[in-house]
Amino acid sequence: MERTLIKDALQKKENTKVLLKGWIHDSRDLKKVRFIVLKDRTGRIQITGINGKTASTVFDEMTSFTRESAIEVVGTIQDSKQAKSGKELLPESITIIAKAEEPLPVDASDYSKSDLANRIDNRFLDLHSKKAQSIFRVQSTILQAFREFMTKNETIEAIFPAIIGASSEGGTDVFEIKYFEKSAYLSQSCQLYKQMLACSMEKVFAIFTAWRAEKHNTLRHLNESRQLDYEEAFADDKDVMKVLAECMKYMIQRVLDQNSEELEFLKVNLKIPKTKYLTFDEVAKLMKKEKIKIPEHDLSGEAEKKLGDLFPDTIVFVTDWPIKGKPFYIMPDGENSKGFDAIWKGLEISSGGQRIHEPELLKKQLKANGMDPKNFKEYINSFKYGAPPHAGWALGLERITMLMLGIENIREVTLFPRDRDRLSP
Ligand code: AMO
Repeated sequence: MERTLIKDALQKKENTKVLLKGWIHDSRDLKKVRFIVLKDRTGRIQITGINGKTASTVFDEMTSFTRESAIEVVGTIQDSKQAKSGKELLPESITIIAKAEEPLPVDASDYSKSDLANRIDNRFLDLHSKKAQSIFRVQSTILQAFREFMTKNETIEAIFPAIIGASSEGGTDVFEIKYFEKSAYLSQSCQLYKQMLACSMEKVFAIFTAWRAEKHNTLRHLNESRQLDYEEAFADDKDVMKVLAECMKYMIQRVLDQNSEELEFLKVNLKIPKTKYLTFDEVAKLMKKEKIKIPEHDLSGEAEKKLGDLFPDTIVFVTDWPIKGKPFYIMPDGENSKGFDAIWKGLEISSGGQRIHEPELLKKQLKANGMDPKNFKEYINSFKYGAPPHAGWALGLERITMLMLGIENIREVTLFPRDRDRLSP
């Protein structure tokens, strides 16, 4: 017999015989009646054993299975007033496929009481839970929607190296690794590569893993995170901010369309955001009024949070950022720059801007940032041969997932997080 998925079994007429495969979510023994709730990737169904009616060998063993064990059940579909779905399965045979040992190291029930560290330690089992599955189904939709949006807009997908010879974002937050006789680094972003590609193929996107050796352990930082990158030629900061806003709206709409069940389970009221543009100077003034201190060239976490409170359900683009607060590749504009950050729900979700496409200016900015142009020879040279103005951005995948779902700790929306203390599983 072929396997039937639970969602299809629930549509079958009474007395249809089916074979189901899945995991034991729950079981109850009322002595004369025994229940098992079976789950697979498509839903849940109640298996009902009745003393005297169900074969005694099957009825007897119904209490012996442990939670989260994988089983195979053959039986007939019955209409049921008591069962939530209106249908239940009367079992003819139950076969164990893979037994779950007891006790389970983590609570995989719908409203798991296990703490997050324990759940991540046992991710393989935590992923049996509805909460973890809901989060990663939504994340999968976000990734698919990003690809869809970009592909519809004639943007090509690219894969870039993860090992690089020189820091791509500047600063000291870079993981050094041994590369044969030389030193190399884990990539902090695909910045320099996506620029080179945009200068020939015009519109490029990537889903890129970025490594940052930031020592602080916060609820919104990972040492390994995923970035949704975009870069476009013949474009400036304003052009690409529009693309970013449209892209976010598209991804959120996809989640609303595709994940209503998950959003309901996670009790999330997700809305399509509005957009607002403020210059860094305007934000600095606003913060002064609110008595929030900010560094000269940057926004503090507190300032980002305030922007979220002042402009709810809005992506706030903070534009004309002071050049001193932006990386070496951002185009200067007097004291300011063509760089921006995007803040949503009180957190930075993206940064980007127009890039420098002139070799001499690039050398000057590298030096101004304490970097040696010699280490960037190939990158600088790539702008000598018909490189047009170009701009782009990167969104943090885990950040947008946590904000969409109202989850506080970024680790919860990361399958296998890497932070200061965690390198496994
Ligand atoms: P930036 O460093 O601002 O820009 O990163 C872009 C976005 O990626 C996310 N992000 C992180 N998420 C979790 N943990 C981290 N440690 C972390 N670091 C970054 C954030 C952030 O807004 N090359 C530029 C982008 C560009 O200009 O195109 C860059 O990497 O959501």
